[in-house]
Amino acid sequence: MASADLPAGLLDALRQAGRVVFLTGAGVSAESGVPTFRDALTGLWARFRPEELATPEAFRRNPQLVWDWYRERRRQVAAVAPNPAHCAIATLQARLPHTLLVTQNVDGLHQRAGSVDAVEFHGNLFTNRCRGCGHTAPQGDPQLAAPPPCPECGELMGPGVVWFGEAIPGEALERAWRGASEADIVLAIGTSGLVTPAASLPEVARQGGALVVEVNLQPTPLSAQADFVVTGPAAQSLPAIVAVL
Ligand code: BV8
Ligand code: ZN
Repeated sequence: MASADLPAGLLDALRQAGRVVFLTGAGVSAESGVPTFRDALTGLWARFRPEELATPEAFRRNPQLVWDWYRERRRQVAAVAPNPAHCAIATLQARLPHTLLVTQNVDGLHQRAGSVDAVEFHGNLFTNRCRGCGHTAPQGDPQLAAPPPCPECGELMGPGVVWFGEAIPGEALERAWRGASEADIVLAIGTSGLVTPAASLPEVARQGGALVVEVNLQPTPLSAQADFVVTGPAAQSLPAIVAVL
């Protein structure tokens, strides 16, 4: 995308913004080859819906099946690299005076691209967490064949992600909502705006007086709230912004 295709006024808004919040979804990792959440259920997983695998009930019902799905996703993510969208966000974070990155992604690619202190709103793939006592631990062997027993309470440990029906970790929620309410501009990048409460973040920012930018391939429920819409692949549009900012 050429910078000439960027919406008029966006660059000035970014230059004048004191506090910038990035909210990213699976679309930012799509160009690294990480399937978005809905695409992730292909092949042998195609017969499941995300809500049938990414829930505490699914893990209680069939821990091995759920574990196998996360083991496959850990393998997929370990085999890919951050893409220009992740790198552009890390560059903007280094250049702009005050930024906060809130990601719904669990793949750790923002951190591998150089972003620091990201708010992992939905946890991450590379830790394990016990739903019995809350004990968390690094994932250890990413290809461990079965869910390990919790060293504290003996229950089977699952991946350190936030499943549907689980609360967002308190610190992540607090940092994200505080950042949004103080923001001058929020960029919602590669998110369908379908999953709550993450999808409410742009509205929290807007109510605090922030401008809203949406970067996506297509319209979403967030588009109506956006002051600026950048349509196209994030791995092209974000580097185009970096090139002229
Ligand atoms: C909570 C970690 C309360 C796991 C994820 C009805 C019944 C039951 C529950 C609910 C219900 N209605 C609403 C709910 C609440 C529920 C929810 O929102 N459900 C949805 C399905 C409607 N939310 C929750 O349960 C949350 N918790 O509410 O707790 C509570 C309070 C107190 C005490 C107890 C409980 C927890 C939600 C977290 C779920 N975990 N991930 C894992 O990864 O395995 S969410 C998961 O799906 C991803 O993290 C992602 O954020 C989300 C969406 O996935 P995708 O569709 O892949 O990604 P995204 O939406 O970002 O879409 C991709 C976008 O990118 C698209 O717009 C596409 O156009 C765009 N794109 C693609 N390529 C590109 C691009 N854009 C730019 N460039 C490109 N190249
Ligand atoms: Zn435990």
